[in-house]
Amino acid sequence: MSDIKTLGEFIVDKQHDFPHASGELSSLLGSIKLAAKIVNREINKAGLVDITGAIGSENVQGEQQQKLDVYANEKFKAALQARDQVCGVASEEEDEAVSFDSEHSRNAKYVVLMDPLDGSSNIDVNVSVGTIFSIYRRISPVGTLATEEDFLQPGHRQIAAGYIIYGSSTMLVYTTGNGVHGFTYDPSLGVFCLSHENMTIPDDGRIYSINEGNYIRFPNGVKRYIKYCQENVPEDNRPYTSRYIGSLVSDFHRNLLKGGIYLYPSTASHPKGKLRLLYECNPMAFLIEQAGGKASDGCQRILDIEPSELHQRVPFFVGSTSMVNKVEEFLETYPDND
Ligand code: AHM
Ligand code: MG
Repeated sequence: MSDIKTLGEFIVDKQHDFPHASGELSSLLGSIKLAAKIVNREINKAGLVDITGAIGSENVQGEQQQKLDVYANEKFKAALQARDQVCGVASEEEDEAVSFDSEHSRNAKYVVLMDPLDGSSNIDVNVSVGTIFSIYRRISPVGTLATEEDFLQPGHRQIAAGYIIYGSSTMLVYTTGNGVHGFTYDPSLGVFCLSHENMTIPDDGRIYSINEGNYIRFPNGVKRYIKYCQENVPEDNRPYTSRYIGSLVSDFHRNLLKGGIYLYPSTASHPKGKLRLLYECNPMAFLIEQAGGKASDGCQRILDIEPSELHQRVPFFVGSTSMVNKVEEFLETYPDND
C-alpha cells in the first residue's frame, strides 16, 4: 500500500518542477482529474443509459455532436470554472473561446484548451476514447477578461498538456515539461495511481497508424512512405504493422508505449488535414517531445506553428523520431507536382 502514489501526491511532490510553482497549476490539474472521473463514470455505463448517439446538433466545424461530447464538455468546463486558476477555455465543442466572467476568474492566470471527448464516434461501439487538454499562461493582463490572443499561442508556450484515455483501463497522462507521467485509475479507490513514471517512446518502431481508406488522395510522399512501410526488408524490421483505431488518444498511447507513428495528412475531404492544431496536435506534440519523440506537419515542428484561428487544422505526423524523420524525407523527395 505504501508503494502506491496517487496523482494528487505526485503533483504535490513535483510542484517545484512547475515553471510557476505556486500550487495553482496543481489545483488546476486537480479539477481536470475530477472531471475525468465524472466523465469516466458516464462512459462506463454508456450502453445502459440514454447517453450514446448523436444529439441532433452540429459543432462549428459541421460535425455531428454526440451526447457524450456535450456532456464531457459541460463537465470539464464546470470543473475548470469552479476553481480560481482558469480565466477561460476553448474547446472543440464551442464555437468561440469562453471567457469566465467572475472576479476570481478575471484574476486567474491560465487558459485551458481541450477536446473534451476525442474519437467520440467510437463510443457507440465500445472503443476507447479520450480527453485532450493543453494549458497556457494568459497573455492579457490579470484582472481582465481572457482574450483571443490568450488562446492563439504557439504550442511551445504550453506549460502543461495531457490526455485521459478511457480504455480497457482509464489512464491520465500528462507533462509539465519535466517528462511524461502516466496514472491508472483504480475505480475501487476512486484515485489515479502512478503506473508509468517517465514514459519514453522508442526512437524507432514498427507500427504505422493511418486511415488508409483515404490513400488515393494522400500527398505523394505519404503514399510512398506507406509503400516503404509495407516493403519486405527483414533486416530493417519491415514490413511494419498497421494499427489504426480511429481514436487519436488510443493510437497515440499505443505508439508511445511501443514505438510507432501516427499520420493524418491532408486528404480530399480535409485538404488541411483533419486534426485541430490547438487542442489536438499541440498537446500531443508537447507530450511526444517530452517522451523523446517528434511531431511535425510534414515540414515544420508542430510546436512552432503560429496559430491564426481557434479551430485551425494541420496535417499531423507524430511518434518515434526516426519514423517522423523518414516521412519528412519522403515528403521532401516526392513533392506533389512531380
Ligand atoms: P473528432 O475530434 O471529431 O473525434 O475527430 C478526431 C478523430 C481522431 O481521434 C481520430 O484519429 C481521427 O479523428 C479519425 O478520423 P478518420 O475517421 O477520418 O480516420
Ligand atoms: Mg477531436
